[in-house]
Amino acid sequence: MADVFRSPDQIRSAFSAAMSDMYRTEVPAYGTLMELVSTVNEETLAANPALHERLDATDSLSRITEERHGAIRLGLPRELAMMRRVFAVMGMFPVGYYDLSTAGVPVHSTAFRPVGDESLKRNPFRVFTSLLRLDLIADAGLREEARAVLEAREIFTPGAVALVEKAERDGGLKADDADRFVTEVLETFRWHDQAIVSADMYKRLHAAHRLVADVVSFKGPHINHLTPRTLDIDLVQARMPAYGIAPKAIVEGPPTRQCPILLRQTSFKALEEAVSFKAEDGSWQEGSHTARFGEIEQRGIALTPKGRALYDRLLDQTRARIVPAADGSNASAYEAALAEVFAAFPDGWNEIRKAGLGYFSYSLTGKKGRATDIETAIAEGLVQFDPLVYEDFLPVSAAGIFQSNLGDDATQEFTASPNQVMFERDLGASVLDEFAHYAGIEKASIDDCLMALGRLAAAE
Ligand code: OOG
Ligand code: NI
Repeated sequence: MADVFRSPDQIRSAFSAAMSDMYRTEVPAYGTLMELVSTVNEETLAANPALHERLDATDSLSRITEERHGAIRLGLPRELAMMRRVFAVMGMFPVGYYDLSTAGVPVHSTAFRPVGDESLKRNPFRVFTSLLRLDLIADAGLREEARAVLEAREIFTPGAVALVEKAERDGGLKADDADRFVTEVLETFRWHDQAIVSADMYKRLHAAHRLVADVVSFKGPHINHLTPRTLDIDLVQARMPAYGIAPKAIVEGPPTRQCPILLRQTSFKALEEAVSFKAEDGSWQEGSHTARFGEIEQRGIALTPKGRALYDRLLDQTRARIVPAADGSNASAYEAALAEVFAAFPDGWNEIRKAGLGYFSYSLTGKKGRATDIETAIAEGLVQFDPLVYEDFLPVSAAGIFQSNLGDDATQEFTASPNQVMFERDLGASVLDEFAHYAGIEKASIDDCLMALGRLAAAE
């Protein structure tokens, strides 16, 4: 039926695919990484029939090959507010607040992503979206110059804006409009090799912080990486050099475990790319800029606030002992310390569950029997549980990713100043609480099981 709205899930899938195609053309190493990840995923599944079976049973297998996240950095509140409306058309909503100022990066961020269980299974595409903290640029003159450059740019095409307004007014987009929407919105994420500032201004922005130069100097917020999801990040990391890709020194996040928790990530360094700057006389001057890189990730179980507190404590303990050096010189010592400290985190699904550290999805096994509470149902073999995937990000890991592709000399101190109130005001909405979201999915699965068991018992 031609007059039916495309679902936001369909629009998001189409957009994610279009973005991936564009980035593969722009950054060929991303294509290489995708091949490597897909080979490793196939091998991992072949070697782990149980993992294969559970991913299949929970409808999670099909999403993995198509799964990825990207990242952009915006310059102004109005860009962030409009980006929220653009993502809403694709069923992506802001979840979580990440303050990166503590890590010496003058941005704060959220992740736009689908939120319901069904939508996540259809396509979990996410975009880590940062807003530049102009207020953290110390030099007031430069700050105002940067603001003026940003004020003068328009990162969305008129077509994209019109279609967002139409979707909001009508409650959705029909097929033709949805296709046009994908094409128009993609423009915002495209790379531009002609800067909108002079070489001199670029140099001054760069001196303030590399990230400031990256955000302010260009026409739009080019996608700076796209990250496929792997089922074995250690294997991908180890094989990267053979594929001509040099990974960063360490994998961010928790250590290798039997039961993966949260998120482990690694990246390859940003490429140095040719750009040109506009001179006073209107001519173009050759230069270069490093911004775009590649990343891979392995996702594990979403942790409860209690589990997350334990994770944060153990990561702090590790880093109090040893800080990973950017040049990789102490990488194996760091990995050893991480593994040793994380021995305190239970490494069995049922232990994690019993200790209330992680979120699970419960389902019927098909075995007949009676139970009125979930623990009895599990003990009787009527109900099984699978880990819920962590769909979000980790601030310490994100800071490590930012740092590795900004260059090792980019470390800079800012006074920590989380400002979620300001961020939400600029966004024009509040960010969703990730924990409430996982807890809701878990509870719904328990309620479904108990209701079904009750019905079966009543029918006997
Ligand atoms: C975003 C870095 C954070 C992640 O996966 O943690 C991120 C950026 O560099 O703009 O993408
Ligand atoms: Ni990333």
